[in-house]
Amino acid sequence: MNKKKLTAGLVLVAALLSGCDISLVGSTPGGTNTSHVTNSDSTAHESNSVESSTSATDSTTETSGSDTSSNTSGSEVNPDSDYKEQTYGYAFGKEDLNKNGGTFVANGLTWKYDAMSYAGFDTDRGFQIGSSKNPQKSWNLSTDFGTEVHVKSISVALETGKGGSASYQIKTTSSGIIDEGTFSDSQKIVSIDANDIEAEDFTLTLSADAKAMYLKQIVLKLDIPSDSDLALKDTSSEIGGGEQGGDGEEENPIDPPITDGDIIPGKNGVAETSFSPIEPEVYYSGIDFTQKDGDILKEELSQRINDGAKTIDYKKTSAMLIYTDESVENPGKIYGTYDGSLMKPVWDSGKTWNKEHTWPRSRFEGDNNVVDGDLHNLRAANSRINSGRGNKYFDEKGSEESYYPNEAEEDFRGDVARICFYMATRYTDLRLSERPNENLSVSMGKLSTLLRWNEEDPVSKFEEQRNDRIYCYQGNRNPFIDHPEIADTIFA
Ligand SMILES: [Ca+2]
Repeated sequence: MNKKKLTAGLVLVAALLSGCDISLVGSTPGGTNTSHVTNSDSTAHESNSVESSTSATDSTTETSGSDTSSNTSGSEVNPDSDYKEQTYGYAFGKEDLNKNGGTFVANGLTWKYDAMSYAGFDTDRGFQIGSSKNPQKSWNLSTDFGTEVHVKSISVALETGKGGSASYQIKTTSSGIIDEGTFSDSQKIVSIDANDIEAEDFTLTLSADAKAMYLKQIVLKLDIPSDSDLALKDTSSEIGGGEQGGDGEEENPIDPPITDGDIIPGKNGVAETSFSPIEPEVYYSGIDFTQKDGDILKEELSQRINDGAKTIDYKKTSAMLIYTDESVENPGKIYGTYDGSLMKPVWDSGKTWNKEHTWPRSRFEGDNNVVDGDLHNLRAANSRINSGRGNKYFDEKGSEESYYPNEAEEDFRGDVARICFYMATRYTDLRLSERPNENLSVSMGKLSTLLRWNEEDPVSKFEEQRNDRIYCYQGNRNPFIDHPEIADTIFA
């Protein structure tokens, strides 16, 4: 049962590390090098290990605790023949840990773990504990060896969300804290030479104040009593690969990282913003939304939403849509237009989601560079659904010529209407029409339908959040989301 699960996290199955050192190499598959977080204070455990002599089951209580720095302290009392070396290695899979906490059995050990504020999985970085929105204060993962073993080395692959840091503690009941420190997005391997400490159990404690933490794998090199029933297995990954004598031919393609719960501009592939948020009242100051002359209102708004608006390179919009189109009800997911798909917040070149021009490309002429990257017009869309729309205009019920944007329970009719109103206001060459296929290269519609949809499907929280966030990238707002009532004044 666990065998099936553990394959999920493997980047590369390590060759059995029988002869070689457990020197897993800490570098990401992408090439960013990482430091070994070797214990700079490796003497910390030595004074503690005296306590281990009180363990009941052990036959080696006479260990000279104060002198464990000599790496042969164990074998003096216990000839090699009484112990056998085993390597325990396990890479965590997606299904191993449950948010509610519990136990799981893997490779000969039963692990106990605490509940999590957030549980996720990243193919590259491993099991995710906590998120930026739901940080994990303290989390314990522990196992009981069922007998006293000599721990020779410990290697734990840890990471945080990009830019974050978190702390770890490694301890046993008999020795107390063996090692502690911090780790970050660039420090992946906590690697400790444990100098044969005697232990009956093992606990890893992780804590973060504000970031997600990732646990990829644990590798323990142990000497266990020859008569022990323990039969440990090593299925750890070779992280980074290449430096361990492997020929590299087993390198697997790396899935894009899943960063659920962690959509923050400037992090995890999400674009940095250019503008600070602005209150609508401030943005529109001086504009009278109650005036009855639609032409004047349209002209004033056209100026306002063009002034200071940043032209965005279409290629760069993917990294922005991850933020602008984040679901309100399911934070950490992208909310797809037309069908309400919830999609992973990673740009994978259109495989999962792509960019839908609500006002189609072929229906705008002129300054295409500006129009093409206008975030207000672009919506993230499930790649499957986008192809069905083409460049059709919108109308009730679909036809060969028109598209009905309401194929799910969610209502997208008002959304598309307000985007079209914005486009026809900002770009004065464009027009909304009752017959949008005449002068197709500048026309969209159907106007009367869009005006009705604007009323029938009022502005949602998602549209408001999106409008606020687009401002932060592009420096302008969609007035028809802030003031849907003006659509009739301007276009009816
Ligand atoms: Ca809606």
